[in-house]
Amino acid sequence: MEISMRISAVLAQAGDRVIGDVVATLDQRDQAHRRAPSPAERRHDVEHLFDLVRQCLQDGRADPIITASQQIAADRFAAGIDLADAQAAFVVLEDVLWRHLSAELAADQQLETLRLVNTILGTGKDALARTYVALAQGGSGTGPADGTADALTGPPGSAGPPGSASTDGTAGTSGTGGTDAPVDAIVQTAVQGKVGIITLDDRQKRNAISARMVTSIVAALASLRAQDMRTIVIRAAGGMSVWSSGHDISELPQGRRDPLGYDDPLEGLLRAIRTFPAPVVAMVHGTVWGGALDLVLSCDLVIADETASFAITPANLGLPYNTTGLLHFVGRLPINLIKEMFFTAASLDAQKAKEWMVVNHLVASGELEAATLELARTMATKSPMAMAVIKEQLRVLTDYQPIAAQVYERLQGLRRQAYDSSDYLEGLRAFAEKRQPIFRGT
Ligand code: KGA
Repeated sequence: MEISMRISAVLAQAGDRVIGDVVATLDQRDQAHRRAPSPAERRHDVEHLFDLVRQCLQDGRADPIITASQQIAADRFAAGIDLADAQAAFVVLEDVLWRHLSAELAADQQLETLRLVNTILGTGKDALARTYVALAQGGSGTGPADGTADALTGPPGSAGPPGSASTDGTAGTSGTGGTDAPVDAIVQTAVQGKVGIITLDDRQKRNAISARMVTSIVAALASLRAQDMRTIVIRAAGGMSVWSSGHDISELPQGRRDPLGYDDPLEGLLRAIRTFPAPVVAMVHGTVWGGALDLVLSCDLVIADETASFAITPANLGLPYNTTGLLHFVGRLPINLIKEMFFTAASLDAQKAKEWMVVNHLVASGELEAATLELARTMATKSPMAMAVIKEQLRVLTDYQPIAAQVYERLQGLRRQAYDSSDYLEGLRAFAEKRQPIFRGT
């Protein structure tokens, strides 16, 4: 640890020069290549990475850079930046740090310094690549993490996989809401033993399910899978009264295009959860709206407290819900309840949600986290192979309804009339203008 402190001291002095050199090298690299971020964005990114290295040195662990790198991968992937470009800052920082440090440190400290810097940045780069590749493969994950060091006390690969430090039941590698995540992260991950926790934290938009939110959740699922988590919990950040406000309405197409087509981000998220090969539990504190109810019902179990309520609101927007989505509801709830919820767009309160079995368990607010974790931990001790195959069998049994091609095309035609209508545009406009819509049926 002595050497870590020495390096930290050097870095405390050399911060500006190191960051400046990295920024300049990346600028030069991008002039020769393709797109470049703005100078302010670039400096912010490099400073963030530099701070993560310092934090890892201070903690004696590589955990902080792992979570941050997963988020960086999700953001870069969403922005269409390729993997090599996403990793460029890691590579250049490694090089610049080494040059600065080797000039400042005694010869007998240099080997250990090189090992530490390489371990930290290598672990970050590895987490970034794993998440990026998992996303590129459609969120299918890359298998158990191997060779990823989270402790800095041995050579890379000698420590347990990320998350192994959390078997004591304390928040693990990724620390929900902790300092690990970038300041603007809207999704955070944490591990507790073999339970992975995904926290939705876009307070400004009430956890609206935007393309960015979806990419981040899918990345979180991929990375938790790579860490061999056996059960996943999806929750909203503490203190939020809205669990999720549903599809990001500002990202819905403005007519003449299926608003919930196969490639819509929300649809991709639902598939990622429904095909995730381990139980996913929705822990619901607060209100659930529109497509977020589809998301909750796509989870394998739902635990809620008395603040929870559930509404499905396409009729407020004039939006024709997709057939696959309706099938999700049909496979889960009684048809008279589905009709009442879709036709009134009214919220079902927590007690009624329990009576109608929208939720598996209704518990008091103060017990929600503990009850959810207890259930998740129990499932995490069961056979992962048996659970994965049973989940897939149930999905196949409930997800597919054979319908003739012409019947499906007729339904699509009816839906098209609705999303091509002026009522749909009126629904979107009314939401943006914060007023009640006036529907004319045309
Ligand atoms: N999409 C985009 N922005 C949203 C949003 C959404 N779903 N929900 C809220 N926002 C924005 C909102 O425009 C406002 O932005 C900010 O979040 C805070 O919202 O600050 P701005 O720029 O004005 P608000 O309304 O001030 O917060 P609140 O008073 O706490 O009320 C929260 C709720 C959730 C009750 C309210 O925001 C709301 O009714 N939102 C829409 C809920 C909804 O109907 N969702 C369904 C989306 O459609 C959907 O999922 C599908 C696919 N569907 O129904 O078929």
